[in-house]
Order: sequence, then structure tokens, then C-alpha cells
Amino acid sequence: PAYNVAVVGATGAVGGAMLETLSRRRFPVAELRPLASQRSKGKTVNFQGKQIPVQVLTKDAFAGIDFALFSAGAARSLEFAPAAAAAGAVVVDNSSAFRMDPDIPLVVPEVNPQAIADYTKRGIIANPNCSTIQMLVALKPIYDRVGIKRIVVSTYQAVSGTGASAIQELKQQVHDYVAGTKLSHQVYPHQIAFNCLPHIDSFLDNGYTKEEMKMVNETRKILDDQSIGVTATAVRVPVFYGHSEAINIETREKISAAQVKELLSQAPGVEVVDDPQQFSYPLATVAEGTFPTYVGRIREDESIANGINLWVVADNILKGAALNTIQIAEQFFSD
Ligand code: 2RA
Repeated sequence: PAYNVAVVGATGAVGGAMLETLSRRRFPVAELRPLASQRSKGKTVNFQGKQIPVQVLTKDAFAGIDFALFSAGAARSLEFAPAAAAAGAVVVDNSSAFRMDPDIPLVVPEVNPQAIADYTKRGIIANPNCSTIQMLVALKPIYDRVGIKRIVVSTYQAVSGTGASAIQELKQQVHDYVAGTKLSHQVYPHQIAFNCLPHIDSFLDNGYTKEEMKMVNETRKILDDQSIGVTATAVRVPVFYGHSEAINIETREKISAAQVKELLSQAPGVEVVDDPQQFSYPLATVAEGTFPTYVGRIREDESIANGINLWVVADNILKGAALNTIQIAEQFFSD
């Protein structure tokens, strides 16, 4: 069978990646219905070699749709996802709108595919935040084998996570620097070129940012484990595509670096790249445009009894958003 698929936010960075990924994965699409705001009226998107006109997003734009894939911000999802579900579509939402809703499953197919069954409550499945997805793809096999008491993670997040304007700003700042002209910034509160900004999304009363607390709260929901300790520092770095993460975990039982390496070499969605003596470790520029979650720098944390350090890299627009979304939809018909 083939399915009618709506892509909400089809003209955005993640929307475009969804169209490309649907093709790369040979998703059986009967009708592709690109939906976007009034601003995109008259635009077309390229899907499988055809220019398809963008339709304006309205509450009755979902008639006959089997899967509605959203990536148009939380406000749009709150306003239109219920209507899409009411029209009978399975909704997979990339925004943060529904992630912590107890009636809406938060899913990484390699981690908690069983949670998809709960989608029947609201017809909506939430896609986790990109930095949470890649971390849990890498940690779940270890969690299942020896348990995890605590996670300490620092992220190095690409500017594409902010959107096209941030990519343009970084390019312009690098250009101005080389040209010897004054650098300016609008998208971020500080210059991003040659800098690391410990500030992604807004700050909360506890001194963390929303991005950091997403990693804490989403991890506990996805693993269905309120006992796990998570602390995060989310940093924006001058990289275009690919989030990198330095992860330290304390496991409940002892596991060696060699055992972790063996375990992850068999793990779904993971590619182990770990031969530091040969300068072989995961890199954002290698991950860009690819599907795997790459893991390397696997070593024991010698400062505690049961500690492991890992370096985890993935394309934030693909596995962090578009690919994960489509993999969730695939669960409905893959055997
Ligand atoms: C970011 N994870 O990187 C957030 C949203 N995509 O900005």
C-alpha cells in the first residue's frame, strides 16, 4: 500500500529534510501534501523530481491524510495537530508542544518503539529534541545491559538547529572576519563565529536553559525512569550541521570500555567510530547528511567505580528531526 503524507512546515529546513528522507527511505507515498503558512503561498517544493505547489495550512487541509508530519513550531502544532488527528491522520510532531503530555508518546524508534501504541489516545506522537534523540540511541543498549544511575552531558550544537537565519549569520560573520570588516549579530545575543555560547533557548529560574531541561525531562519520559539523574550543559558552536555531545554516565553495574564498544557495535542506528590512535572518532562534518548516530572516545571514567565517557555525534536535522519522524511513521507498516 501507499500513504497520503502531509508535511507541515514543508518549506523549512526540517520540512525539506523530511521530503528528501521520504525519498531516500523509499517511503510508500501516494500523495505528498506540502503545507505551510500563508507566507509560502505560491511556492512549490521538489519531491521525487516533481514541483508540488505548497498548500496553505488550515484546519481542513488534512482530509484523506494518513500521516501528518509537523515541523512548524509549537504554536502551529498546538493549533493544527489536533485537527489533523481528528481528520484521521497519525500525527508525528517535531515541536516541543506535546512532548511532556502524559497522553502523548515521546518516541525514538531504536529506544522505546513500544510507546507508539499510546498514540491512540490523542492521535499524536511527539518527536524528542534532537540532542535527546542521539544521546539515548547511544545510551539505551548500556542502560538495558547494566542500568544507568546518572548522566552528565555537554552538547556542542550546530547553528542549523536554530534555522536558516543562523546559518546565514555564521557565514556572514566568517566572511566579515576574513574581509576585516566589523562583525554584527542579530540571531544570537553574541557573535557565534569563533565562539561557544552556553545558551540555547531561554533561561529558567533554576539557572538551566529550556534546551538543557528538555534533555533531563525527555530522557526520564522516554526511558520511563524517574530515578535517573541527568544534568546537561547545552552549548551553541560555530558548526553548520551535526550536534556533538560529550557524555559521562555512572552505571549501576560495572561495564568495561571494551564491553561498551562491543555492545554498541551491534546497536540499532549506531556506528562506532573509535580508533583515537588513528585519529578516528565521530565528526560533525562526517555525520552531516547521513542517518547513523556515531559513537567514539569510549573509555572508562577512572574517577568513579562504574563510569563511562562517550563522544556522540549525529546530523541534528536528520536523526535529530526528519529521519526520526519518518522512522516513527515506518513503525506503522514495517514488519
Ligand atoms: C536547537 N535543539 O538545536 C534545538 C532545536 N532544534 O536549537
